[in-house]
Amino acid sequence: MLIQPGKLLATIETPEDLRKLDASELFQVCTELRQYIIDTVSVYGGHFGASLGVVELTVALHYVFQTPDDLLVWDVGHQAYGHKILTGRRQQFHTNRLYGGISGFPKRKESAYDTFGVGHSSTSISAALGMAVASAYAGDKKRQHVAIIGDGAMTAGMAFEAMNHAGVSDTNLLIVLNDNCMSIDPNVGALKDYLTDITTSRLYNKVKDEVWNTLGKISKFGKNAQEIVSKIENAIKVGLLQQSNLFESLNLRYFGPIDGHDIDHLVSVLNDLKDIPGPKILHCVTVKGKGYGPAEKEQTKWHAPGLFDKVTGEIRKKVYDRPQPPKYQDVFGHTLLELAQQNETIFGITPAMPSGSSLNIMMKAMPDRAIDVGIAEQHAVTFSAGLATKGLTVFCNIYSSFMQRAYDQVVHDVCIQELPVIFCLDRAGFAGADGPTHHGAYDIAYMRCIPNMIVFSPMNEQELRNIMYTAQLPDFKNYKAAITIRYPRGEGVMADWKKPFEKMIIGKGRKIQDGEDVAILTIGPIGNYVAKATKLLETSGLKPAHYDMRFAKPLDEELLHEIFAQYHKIITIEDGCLMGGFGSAVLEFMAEHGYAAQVKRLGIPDAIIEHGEQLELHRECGFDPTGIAKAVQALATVVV
Ligand SMILES: Cc1ncc(C[n+]2csc(CCOP(=O)(O)OP(=O)(O)O)c2C)c(N)n1
Repeated sequence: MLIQPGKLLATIETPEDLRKLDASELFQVCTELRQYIIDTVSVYGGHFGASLGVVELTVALHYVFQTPDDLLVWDVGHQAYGHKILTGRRQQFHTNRLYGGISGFPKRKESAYDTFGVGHSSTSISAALGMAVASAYAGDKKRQHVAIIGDGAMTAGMAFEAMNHAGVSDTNLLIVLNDNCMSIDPNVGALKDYLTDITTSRLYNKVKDEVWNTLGKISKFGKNAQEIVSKIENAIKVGLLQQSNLFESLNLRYFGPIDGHDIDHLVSVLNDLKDIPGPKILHCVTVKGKGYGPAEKEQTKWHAPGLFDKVTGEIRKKVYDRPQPPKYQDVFGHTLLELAQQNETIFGITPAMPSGSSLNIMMKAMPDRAIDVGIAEQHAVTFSAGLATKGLTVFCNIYSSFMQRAYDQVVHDVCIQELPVIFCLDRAGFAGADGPTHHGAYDIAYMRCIPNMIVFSPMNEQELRNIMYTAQLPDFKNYKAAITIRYPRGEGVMADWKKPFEKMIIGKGRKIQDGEDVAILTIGPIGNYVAKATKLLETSGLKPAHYDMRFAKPLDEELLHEIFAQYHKIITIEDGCLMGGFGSAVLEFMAEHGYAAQVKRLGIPDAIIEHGEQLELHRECGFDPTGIAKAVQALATVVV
């Protein structure tokens, strides 16, 4: 289904076309761009509220700045749909996030207008500053470098590290703070309170109005702009004697707050800021989901709602005739609350993903013991470690790919200190439509090499419950180790998952089926493909054995000795990188014990795998049921 653009939007293939329009036409461009996003996302899915909230900003930025020579750096990038549509990708926009289609995030390979690849948050100021310093080094004083960052992304340490640096740099850097008071869930922390204060403070706004009145004259004064700017700054400073400004204290010229939906005002302000040299920040106040009622009202739900009826605002849900398995994240959320009700030492921590991780279930019931720390993975890990030093049982839930941010904290603050923090890594394996920035491809490899770290993946929801139960029992602390529990995005396999808890034995795998000739060793839910592969093999007469090893570390060595004694053809399967992963662990075991076997490892190769449905990506990497069956057939024919 082709989405029809409005009349003006249809004339815009690139920002060059946009810049040919009269400023008075921009309001209409915004209306049509917003409608185009609504029309497309309702049918094809994707992120939603964030892009609606920056429609005016997007149009104004491309109108005022000479993109792609001037550089726009979007933070996270989930809000860049308008940017994509205006920069040559309207015709492909219906393929957004689909296998083989365009990416849901800015991507350097995709367009010259995508100056920096994103997906993870809070990188924009650092990247834009790097570009600005490179421009200065090349003697290019005219080029503009603009980082567009949300108030959620601004909570991360990286954003502050970058501002700390930017404040002493003499670069053409403009930070546009898109303040909508929301992360995915409501934003948290003292910075949020500060931004609200600055936006609502009457004194501040009075000073600000004077500033803007003066600023409004800049364009007319041309060369005298510098002088006027210092007057503005003085005016701000007078106001700041009574109310200090965080950004000014970091040496960034602060402008705003202004209404981020007033396109005319935005254009005139950005035009003025172009003439002001040095690092500066423009604080824009916007509404997430702007222009689509349901999304403005329930902003978390409409962050990425899936397909919906744009007229009624009803989110389309699949209808089933029998109970369906729950999502792993919900099993985590409900189980944690259940355990916390019995064990009062339990705490739950999330860096800005209460809904995504389902920690919000515990947050609602026990707000004192379940904490959202903002987009701050590093802090989340060390904060958890601090709690653990005092004997608390901490479940720290971080998406696998976001955990990459906090690696040193895991090593230095948890494992070296023998602290039994329980890491729950959601979205392990292929994340799906979000693509390579979000794939949880590396965690088995990066966790299993750290001493004092146990690495486990449940094959089903019951195992997830049981390991959570086991890890919070007092005797788990005797291991003097942390544990990584990795599980994927999406639904599990058991509709009746809520069975009584059973204690698991750390480092013990299990045999699922006996077989002949070939043994398949799996870790995690990907093991559920083996039964399907076995079925596909029925006519061939091949029946592989199947072992669910459960732990990548410690390996169940007893079981491995049994397997290597019996089989000389072995396949390992993991929804993770092959290098250093579970299959590598099995190879290490084989080498150390002098076994000889043909081992075929299936998993994620040493390549960036793009976006698509999980099954499509498993197929691409050859470990979907058909790929597994083929691997069994190929190995079966090898003569050993
Ligand atoms: C390092 C990292 N942690 C978590 C996320 C998940 N995430 C995606 S968008 C988002 C909220 C961003 O909020 P904000 O910057 O205010 O943008 P908004 O969606 O409000 O426009 C979060 C937490 C991420 N992308 N990167």
